[in-house]
Amino acid sequence: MKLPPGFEYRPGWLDAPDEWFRRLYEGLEWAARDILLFGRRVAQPRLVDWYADPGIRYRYSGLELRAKPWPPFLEELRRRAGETASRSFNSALCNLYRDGADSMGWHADDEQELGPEPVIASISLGAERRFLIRPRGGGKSIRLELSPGSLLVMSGRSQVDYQHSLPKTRRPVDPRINLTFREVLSPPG
Ligand SMILES: O=C(O)CCC(=O)C(=O)O
Repeated sequence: MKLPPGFEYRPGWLDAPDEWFRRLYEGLEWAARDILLFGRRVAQPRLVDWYADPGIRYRYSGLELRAKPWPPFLEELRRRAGETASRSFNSALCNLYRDGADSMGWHADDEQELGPEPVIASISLGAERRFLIRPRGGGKSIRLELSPGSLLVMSGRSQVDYQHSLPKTRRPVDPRINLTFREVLSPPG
């Protein structure tokens, strides 16, 4: 399937995805976090966790995330994702979709802290879930079924010209873990 420019999908990128899923499911500190949506506090429809190098702060949807030290197994995935994407990632946003009711709405990763054309490496583990990409200017969305062990690298104008989402599904699905490695720029001064 042809993806838009700036999206590169590599199925089967990570070996032993079931083992990695278990390690991350048991080893990370999954928590329900509120976000600000149109000025109201609402629970995110998924559990999250966040790791970063010292001094890194990241803000999205009114939520400020502060650096927590990397567990070794996550550090290893950061290294591998960085090698593939030729980037030094300094943070990881981790999402746990408990079932088909958990989701991620339409958005682009275009926060100022990520710079103008960020490179984001996104690992999928656990249940296969559908990922949608749509042009910001309107037009048909493109579907991608993200399989366990796959890597999706988003770069170039992917966050400028497109939005992405992970919709809910009525289909009974097992939990899914997604890790997105990012390079957060330090604030000036
Ligand atoms: O779970 C996914 O694959 C999507 C994650 C995502 O869009 C994000 O973290 O910005």
